[in-house]
Amino acid sequence: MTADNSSDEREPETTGGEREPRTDGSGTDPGSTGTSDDAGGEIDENSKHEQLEEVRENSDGEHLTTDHGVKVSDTDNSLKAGERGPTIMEDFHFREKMTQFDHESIPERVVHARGTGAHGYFQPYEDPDLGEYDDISELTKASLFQDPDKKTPVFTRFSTVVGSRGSSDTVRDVRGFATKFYTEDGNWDLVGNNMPPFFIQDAMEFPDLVHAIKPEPDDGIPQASAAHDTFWDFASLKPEITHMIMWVLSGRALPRAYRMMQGFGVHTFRLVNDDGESVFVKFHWTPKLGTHQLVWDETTKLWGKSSDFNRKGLYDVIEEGYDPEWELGVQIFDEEQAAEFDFDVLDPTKIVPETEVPVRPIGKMVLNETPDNFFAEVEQVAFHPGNVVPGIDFSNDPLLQGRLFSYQDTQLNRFGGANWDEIPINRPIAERHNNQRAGFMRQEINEGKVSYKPNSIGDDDPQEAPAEEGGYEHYAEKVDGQKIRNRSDSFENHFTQARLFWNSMSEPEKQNIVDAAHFELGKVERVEIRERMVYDLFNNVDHEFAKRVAEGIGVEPPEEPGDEMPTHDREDPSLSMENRTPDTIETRKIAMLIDDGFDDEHVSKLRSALEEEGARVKIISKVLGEKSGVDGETVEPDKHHVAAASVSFDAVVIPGGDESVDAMRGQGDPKHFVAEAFKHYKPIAAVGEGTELFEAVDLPDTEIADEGDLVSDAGVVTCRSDDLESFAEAFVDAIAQHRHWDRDPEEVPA
Ligand code: HDE
Repeated sequence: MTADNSSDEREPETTGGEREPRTDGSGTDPGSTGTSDDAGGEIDENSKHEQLEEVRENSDGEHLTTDHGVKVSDTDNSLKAGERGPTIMEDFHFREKMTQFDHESIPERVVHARGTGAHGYFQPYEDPDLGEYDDISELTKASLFQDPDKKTPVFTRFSTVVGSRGSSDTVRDVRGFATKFYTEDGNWDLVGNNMPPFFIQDAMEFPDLVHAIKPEPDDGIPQASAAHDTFWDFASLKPEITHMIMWVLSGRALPRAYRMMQGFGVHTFRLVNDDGESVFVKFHWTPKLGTHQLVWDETTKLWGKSSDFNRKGLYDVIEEGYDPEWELGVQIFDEEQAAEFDFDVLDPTKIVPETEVPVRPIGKMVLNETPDNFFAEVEQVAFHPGNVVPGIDFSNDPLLQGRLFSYQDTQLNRFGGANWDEIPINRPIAERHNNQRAGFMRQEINEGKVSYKPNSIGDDDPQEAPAEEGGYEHYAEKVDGQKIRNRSDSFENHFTQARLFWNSMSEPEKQNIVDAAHFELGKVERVEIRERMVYDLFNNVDHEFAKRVAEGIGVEPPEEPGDEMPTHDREDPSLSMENRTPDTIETRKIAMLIDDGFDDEHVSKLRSALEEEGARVKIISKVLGEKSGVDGETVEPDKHHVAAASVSFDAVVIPGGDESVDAMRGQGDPKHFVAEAFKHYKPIAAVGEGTELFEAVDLPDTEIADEGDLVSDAGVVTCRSDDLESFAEAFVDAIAQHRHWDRDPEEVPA
């Protein structure tokens, strides 16, 4: 029996008599919500976990059985007519095992196929260090925001968009950031991205966008990449795409980790309070660890060396006990304010700049549990922006409106029927009662004769709930218009915010965008497409930008700015990732390269100094197996060079020890490791004889410490003094900065 249907959990009044109005204002009666038996009414952080517990299966110490519970005596040999004879039909175990295997795959998501997820909880703020609890009941009646002690279970899935299920994690792409909140009022799905604008303005264009960006239909090339003619052909003919293109060419499209990525609801939504009043809202997730990027060369190497980089990153940190955290913030504005903006809040290619409306933090999400089973949880989790709870409502954004149809439809395709919401990861914890009874794979066993309304046989149950009792009522927005297939003039102005984005970038971030455009457009065979991108789009963002792009892709640089280029110099500091670098090295992965004869004190003291700050230190050597220090201490390397590359780390440090450093100077791998980390602007450090390895690598324009010195030069920290503490501090500071763009690694061949 499923927990939700436990008969002794049903409300007594369903047998007849007057229905008592619910009094807690949340729309549910905690004492009789019929949530999971184990959850016992009120939803808390563990409620989903407990509900899932009922379907978890563990085979430890058990016999192997068929799907129907019959014990199996031999699962290696099919049943044959004679030892060397043909297999016979009667072999039910063979048929079942093979049929299950043949049907193991379900259609992958048409977009966002590649992803990973984790469980956790959402909590309105209560910790004054993080932000005072901000009572937003005047804005929304959504129950999950009302009580700072309430932890609502969540499941979040992160994804790339374009690639198929087996593609690499570190491609240039938008990332999905979808959260299912299992609230006591039902499920709320906030299905967002890591970039706040979108490519198109109307859902009608989505199939075209996706066809253009996916592998080309004749040869099926390229996988997981926009760098081909059809995408840029489409883009160059759609000026409204320009703002989003700026984001996609930036480091935002190469996130260092899912835990270091912002999230955005993208559309304008509505919040609705108990009095039925509404304001507009944009949702923002801000990672506690800052927003950080990889660099392009690094990502392409990761495709081969660690193609599960982001998936593994999330899994490993949670398993190692660091629970990634995001702040949920809202930008609130009303209809009057919205009317004042120089863009339409219903246009999803626009953001509401934080210079116009600041983000108000309202709570936090912590992801603290990895899934038990990738298929059952990550693959089968099914999001739908139409899953909202009382207090949250839609705007008329035509992209959002179309999504409200598409997600339900896509789940029908993936799951082959309408009961996908009964799969454990999707089912709400809140009680469900309706007249749905059938369909493929129905799980619930609904009792009783009645499955229709109105009815007298069953006392007309289940009853509709008025808003005071938690019934969802759509915000009564006045709508009055002609039936028309057209786009509002207010959706024009495609370049103002693209320019705002460009203006807000630091010079290294601008260079990243230009380099990305050189790669992406350099892959475009048709020159007229490259020209349209430069003349029609980029030259209407910023003239210098257009010229810099043109120079790298065989297009004549434009002589004049485009006719539509805005002239404003406005900036929004919140758009630059460089302004989103909190002073922390928590969860950063640091490589420590050693060989036999390492300096024991360096290794142990540095390791503990870094670990105390929350970094994860991994020892790397030429081969696996114990390594001895000069003073007799031994360490077991975590990885050897064949299996470890600098691209999987945030920083590298070389401890001293004559013998150890001499050995490494004679090996290509450690030198390549250092040079490559330098090329990717990563902090690198060496102490004592370790500095000699840096000298052997030849790091251009870099000062290396002399005897008695400690030098920190553009993220290269070297020390020839005994002051290990100051060395560690300087290295920690360098790591906290993430990447050191003030370096010029152009000449480094790594
Ligand atoms: Fe999606 N999108 N989308 N999308 N989307 C899907 O639903 C769609 C859009 C987003 O981890 C699909 O279950 C249309 C914007 C995420 O499972 C599909 C339009 C945003 C995920 C679909 C959009 C998103 C999806 C594919 C334009 C950011 C992954 C499989 C009208 C706000 C969720 C699925 C997960 C997935 C349709 C545009 C985010 C086909 C028609 C804008 C994070 O239904």
